[in-house]
Amino acid sequence: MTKIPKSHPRYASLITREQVIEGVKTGLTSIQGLIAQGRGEAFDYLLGERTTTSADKATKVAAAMLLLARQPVLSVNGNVAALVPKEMVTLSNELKAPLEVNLFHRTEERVTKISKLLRDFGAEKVLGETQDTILPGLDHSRSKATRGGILNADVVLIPLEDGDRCEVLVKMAKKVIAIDLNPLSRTARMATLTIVDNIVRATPNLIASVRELSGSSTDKLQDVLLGYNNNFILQQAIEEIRKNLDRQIETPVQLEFDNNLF
Ligand code: PTJ
Repeated sequence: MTKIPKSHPRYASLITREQVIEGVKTGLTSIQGLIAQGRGEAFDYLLGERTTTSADKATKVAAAMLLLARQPVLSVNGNVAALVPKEMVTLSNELKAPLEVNLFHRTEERVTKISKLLRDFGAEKVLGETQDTILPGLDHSRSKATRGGILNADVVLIPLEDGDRCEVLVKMAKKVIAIDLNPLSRTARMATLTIVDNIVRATPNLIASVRELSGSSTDKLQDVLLGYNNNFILQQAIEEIRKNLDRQIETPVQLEFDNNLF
């Protein structure tokens, strides 16, 4: 891994990039995962590389939705495995929800490596190695699903997903929670609820919200869901991008000369 000095102004972003590169090198992440990360980085830059107020609210709603679920399942792909494997395992154990490895660029080798990694981090239930059914209407590997897993789930968390499986899951009357930095992506717009945030920030936040709300009554959890609207969440994310861009333009970076350098 390239050594990134902590003093670098964009340290967190560069470390995340290195983690995805390492994921490719160790065979967890697809080469296409690098491009996905690059797209994510661009949107994160526009958002100001921080968790916005609307993303924070969406995360609380997501926690309530997952706690109210009868059979929640958390989907894991190669980028998720490279970036937040430990956190996904913690979330899964907190919610008693299985993890299901589901890959777009599927190879059995990658599924095995990701499953092993999750088990090594203490995952109690990892599905996906023997996917025994397919979701209707999808012509690619992401259609594979597990009975007792994503097929029967009522709430599915899909970080960094492509739009068509999201659409199919919603059509199957499941509640679908996306984590996607691009508020304009098909996934973000199709999902029941979208957290527009970087998965490296969103997952620890989600764990904290689940811990905060667990033990709450059903009525209290339903109150958290009251009035949320995915379109409104996405509009707020776009508004936050716009305000961040305005701020950047209003306060241009100005450097003072340091005579000692000459
Ligand atoms: O491991 P596989 O084979 O299942 O492949 C996984 C990827 C992510 C490569 C595959 O699903 C893919 O190609 O995804 P897309 O269509 O590029 O979509 C990825 C979405 O995730 C884009 O909208 C990105 O903006 C977003 N994204 C990328 N990195 C992050 C992110 N969102 C949150 N956090 C990130 N770190």
